[in-house]
Amino acid sequence: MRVFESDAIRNICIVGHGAAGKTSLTSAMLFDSGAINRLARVEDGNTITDWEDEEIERKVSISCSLAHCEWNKRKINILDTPGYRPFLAETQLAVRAADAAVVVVDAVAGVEVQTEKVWEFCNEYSLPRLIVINKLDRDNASSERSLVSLEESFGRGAVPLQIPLGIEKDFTGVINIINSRAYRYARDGSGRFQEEEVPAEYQDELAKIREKLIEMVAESNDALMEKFFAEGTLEQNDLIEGLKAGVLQHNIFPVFYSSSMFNIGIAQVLDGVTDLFPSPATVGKVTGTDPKTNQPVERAISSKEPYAAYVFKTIADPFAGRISLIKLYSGTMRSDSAYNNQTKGKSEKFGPLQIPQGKTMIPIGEAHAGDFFAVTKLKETTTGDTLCDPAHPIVFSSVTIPEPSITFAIEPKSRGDEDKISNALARILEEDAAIKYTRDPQTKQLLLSGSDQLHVEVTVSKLRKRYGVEVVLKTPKIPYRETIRGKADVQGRHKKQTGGHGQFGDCWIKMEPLPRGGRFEFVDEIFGGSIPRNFVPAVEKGIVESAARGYLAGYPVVDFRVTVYDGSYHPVDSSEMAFKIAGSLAFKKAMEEANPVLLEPIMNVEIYAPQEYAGALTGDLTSRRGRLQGMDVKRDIQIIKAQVPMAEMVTYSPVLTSVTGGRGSYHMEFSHYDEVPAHISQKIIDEANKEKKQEEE
Ligand SMILES: Nc1nc2c(ncn2[C@@H]2O[C@H](COP(=O)(O)OP(=O)(O)O)[C@@H](O)[C@H]2O)c(=O)[nH]1
Ligand SMILES: [Mg+2]
Repeated sequence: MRVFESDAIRNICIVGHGAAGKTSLTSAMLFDSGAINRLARVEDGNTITDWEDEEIERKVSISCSLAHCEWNKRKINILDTPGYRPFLAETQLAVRAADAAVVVVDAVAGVEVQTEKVWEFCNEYSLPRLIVINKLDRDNASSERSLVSLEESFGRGAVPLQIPLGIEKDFTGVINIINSRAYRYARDGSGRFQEEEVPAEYQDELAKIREKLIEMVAESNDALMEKFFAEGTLEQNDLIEGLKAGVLQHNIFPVFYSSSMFNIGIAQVLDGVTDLFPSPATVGKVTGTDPKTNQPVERAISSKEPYAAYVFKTIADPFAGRISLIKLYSGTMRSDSAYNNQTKGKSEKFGPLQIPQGKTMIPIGEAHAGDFFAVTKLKETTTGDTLCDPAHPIVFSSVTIPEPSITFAIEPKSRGDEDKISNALARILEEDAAIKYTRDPQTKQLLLSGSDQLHVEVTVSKLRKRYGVEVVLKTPKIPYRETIRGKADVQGRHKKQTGGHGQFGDCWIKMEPLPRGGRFEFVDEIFGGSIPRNFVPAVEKGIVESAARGYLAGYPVVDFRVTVYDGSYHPVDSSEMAFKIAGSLAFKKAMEEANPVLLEPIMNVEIYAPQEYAGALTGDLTSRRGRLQGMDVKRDIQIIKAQVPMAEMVTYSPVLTSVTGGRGSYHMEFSHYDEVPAHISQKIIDEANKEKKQEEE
């Protein structure tokens, strides 16, 4: 593999809604450029970029995947990304690393939910974009409808550079409106095409669309605007340069047409990538933070600068180990050298540098500024880290991964696999920062959280296939608690006469509620030795242990104070054990009197969805015993804030998806404990006692 200089590289990500054809487009690009020797298909499970078991099996991209090809003497690094919501964290990683984006749109569906989402990601990183309307071969494909939806969502900057030649089963190529030539393709998937005159019946449309492009280019550039007013048009050269500038400043998003399936129009998309997108050298510089001063610093993207690189993704490969995907911003990096991980403050020994073609690794001796490469088996380095010359430190910003929104309990199928689960999940976490793994201290359950059910299921499947651990997913238990509303004043007396040595313990206690969060207090008010000093802690122990086992439904009792103020003892028969039992007897009696109730965790929930769903969503929240806390609007997105019992949120994710057609998302965190309403509380108590009985049987 040749090593490319910064001005001969293009770093692109392929983004769009799921099933728009991103992986197929990537495959066709690799084939047409000669990087692979057959047109691999998602259906056949042999594409370069959907190479993980999970992806092949589900026929869906789950991770972002790196490939590369050579076109017009340029090296194009291609990051194929997922387009379905559960896996968009991966797409964020790719957008963060790329210098430009190819946005793929389905010609039947037009702009879809996640098209808008990935567009926002591109806005966040100010990426130049071109748009590919794909699947023009399909029944009901429409270039006009697709263009209308693009303009509605992304404005007038989405302008066609092409006219499709035919549509649906007659889609055979594209007309380039800049050079006014037609490109007619064989429909055999070979990608071969002929350049022709534009057919007569397209001439009017060509003139009209060309005019529109010229206007848009003139509009995006003051100097060209003057020329346009003076001459009524733009010269060819001005048009091309103006278009490039418009793309670079993301005022113009040129639209191309393709069929990835029939391999039509791909060569023109590749031309668009090399001709319109900036090389890292054109991007010119990158901004980071100086770790010493915490001030922003700039670094020129040049091989002559000190080295600085960003780790944009990690793959946890069960065989190769940890694979780090790296974007080199400045300097040169070489195989078998030591480099400073600035983020971790550690030195890392690099083995061979490699460039991935999907899962295949091609060794290279060195990489130059602007290029992507991979290294395996780094010890300390994780996604988001910066590697740089310690004499010229800089730290690049990493991607903030959204908090998970759905939680399941996982149980190993075979006992004793807990450790295996923890180890395997720690590895999976390295490559997927969007999952979370904890143990609930109260319920003792292992909890696995992800962006939605599919995400968690994929993780479980990775556990099985890669690490051989089988787990079952369960709805997590709600960590209910118990407390009291009233007071009690009771005696706990334990007396047993069995043959010789007896047992005797006797205490009087008062019990009263503490404010929420007050946990437990024990007050010793014994005067005059009615209970000997050394037995008082035994009373407390008896109470604490009983409280942990619960009274109503087996949940820990909290937020109460016990005062022990009297009692009696026997010089021979009293013992620690006897007073512990007396304490627990007193506790039970006190609970009977003190009006015990259940507490449940209440969550702070924030829901984000287009405004039109606000009514339906607030209605649903009310039915979940939610209390609205406020409404907010950010751009077109309605933010609903509410406090909702955790028990009611367990089933929320699928409902939100169906109410909003996949356009809503939410985030929640624990707020406080509150009393469970009486009518619900009885059900929970019955359920818990039934479970307890089953366990005992
Ligand atoms: N008819 C037709 N089907 C396509 C085209 N491109 C992709 N597909 C099919 O659409 C489905 C989704 O494609 P894929 O590349 O996995 O989409 P991605 O989710 O955007 O990566 C697969 O069944 C592809 O074979 C196309 O241009 N025309
Ligand atoms: Mg895909």
